[in-house]
Amino acid sequence: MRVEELTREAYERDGFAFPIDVMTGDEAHDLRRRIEALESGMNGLPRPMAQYLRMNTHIVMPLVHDMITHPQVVAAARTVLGSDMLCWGAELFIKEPHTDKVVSWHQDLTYWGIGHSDSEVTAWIALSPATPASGCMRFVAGSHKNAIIPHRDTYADNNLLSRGQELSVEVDEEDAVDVVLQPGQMSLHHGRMFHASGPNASGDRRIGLVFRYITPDLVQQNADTDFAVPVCGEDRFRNFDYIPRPEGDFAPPALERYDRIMEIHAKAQSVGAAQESRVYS
Ligand SMILES: O=C(O)CCC(=O)C(=O)O
Repeated sequence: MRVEELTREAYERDGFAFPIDVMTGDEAHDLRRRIEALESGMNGLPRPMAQYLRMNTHIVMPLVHDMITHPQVVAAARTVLGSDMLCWGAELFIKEPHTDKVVSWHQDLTYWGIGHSDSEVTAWIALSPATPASGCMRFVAGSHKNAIIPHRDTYADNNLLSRGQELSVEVDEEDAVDVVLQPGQMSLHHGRMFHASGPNASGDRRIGLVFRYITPDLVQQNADTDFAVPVCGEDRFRNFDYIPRPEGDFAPPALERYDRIMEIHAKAQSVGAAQESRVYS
């Protein structure tokens, strides 16, 4: 669908919307190529590249920071959140070809410390085909109408989530829809949506570029401070410190900022956990 065809009513009913055309296949391909060039060209970084890609990528990569305000992506997110928005996180979910990495059934807002309200939406942009074979996401329509359900932490090695967390209730796979996206298409999902994804049996990487948009009234409850990027409208609350555009690809001040923010996030998101979060989601 085109962004103009997206309606708040449909999103509120289902808790998701897809496929939304936000850029051409060529633009998505170009973005992928630029990210992959950095991925293979940056040496001697303090942390493994996979960690920078997996979370808070916008703190160290200007091109990811710039994508936060991509007009079509913002227009779609605004349709569901309203005119005042910040971006709280940016991540890449990469599954290598023929690998067993999965994402277990979970609800995003469970551990983030920013509450369980309707004021967060995830924009997941496909940079390669997301299909059942490549391990696309699966959603359960209407499941965002549940409260946050208890999760158990598995810390499973093949799980891309911070604690390998999973819903403590069984999800009937028959109730789920496959979120099939072509490069340049996007899905939106609610922070309480039940969602998961399977392994990548295809011969290509499955790459999702993910932004977490919020309204500015949210507050980090598990730490004294939290961070975001202003996107549009007004922020009358200033509950988040603003993250600047990185000075360059993995520039030293951006790397320092990354470490500081990750330390605060790891603590805030480890509340109630048996281990400190490996990464977060
Ligand atoms: O990319 C995936 O397979 C899962 C992503 C996810 O859980 C999320 O964006 O909230």
